[in-house]
Amino acid sequence: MGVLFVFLSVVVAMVAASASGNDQPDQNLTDAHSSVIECNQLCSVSSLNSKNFTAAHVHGCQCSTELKEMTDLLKDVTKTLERIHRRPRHCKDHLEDGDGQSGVRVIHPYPEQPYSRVKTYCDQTTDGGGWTVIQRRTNLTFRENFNRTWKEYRLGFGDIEGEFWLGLDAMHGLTETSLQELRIDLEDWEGNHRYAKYNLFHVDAPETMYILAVSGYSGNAGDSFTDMHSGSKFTTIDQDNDADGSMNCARRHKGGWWFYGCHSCNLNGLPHQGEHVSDGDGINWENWRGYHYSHRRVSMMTRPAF
Ligand SMILES: [Ca+2]
Repeated sequence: MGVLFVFLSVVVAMVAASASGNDQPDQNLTDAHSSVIECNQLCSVSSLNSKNFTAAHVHGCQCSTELKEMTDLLKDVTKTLERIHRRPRHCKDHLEDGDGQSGVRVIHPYPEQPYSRVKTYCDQTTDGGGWTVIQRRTNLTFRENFNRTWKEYRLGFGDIEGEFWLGLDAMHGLTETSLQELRIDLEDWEGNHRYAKYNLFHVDAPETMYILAVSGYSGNAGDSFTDMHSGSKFTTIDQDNDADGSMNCARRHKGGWWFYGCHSCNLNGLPHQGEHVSDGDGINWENWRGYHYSHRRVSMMTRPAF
């Protein structure tokens, strides 16, 4: 009982340290490494306490069958804590760590700010899973306003479980260090589904106005993204970076986007219900339903290509 109590004390202490956000290695482990302690002393039940138990584990002492079993359990706990501390950069990290459930998760998308946390939605079922959702429109009673400012598009907005935009800074962080692919899913008001997939997706740095690079289309929605938008800067109602010298495309088409002059898709447009007479200001995808049809649901998601 006493030995079991010690083991549980160690586990509780390690989990508590993890929950408190203490990212330093367990101080006991450091102490153990720096101390010269004999195994026979460590393994003595009369002297066994949480510190000696950890030290015995570190020194690889073969104390007893009971202690060996507990050491194996401790290794499992250590592995779990290491996984917690790995700070998944995106949803594919979550999947590879054994979390195959879709849902809201915390990721750390900024390579230079590894402690910065962002909540997003992980899709672990579509097309092999591992997808980090970066934008979603869906038909809810409350519709999110996507006709927003530069700052809002930079930082992100909306409800992660409903409609949202993850943010240009996070998209840049996610796509900065490894080749990413992009998947866009569309649903019309008749329940038909189509998708467009790209084997390269990159959002450049803020200084470039988040220039988009997208290429390598496959899917059944048609490619409405590459020709008009790849190479374009991002434009919002209060920051005109598009190629049309006479107007602001975001003001005209009612949402921030990588407009050229202006678009062949506008996934941040107004949530019209299907057909609309206004010109290209809905949730449009030209190569499927054209400029006068706004989709019921769309989503954009990215994952490492390899
Ligand atoms: Ca303009």
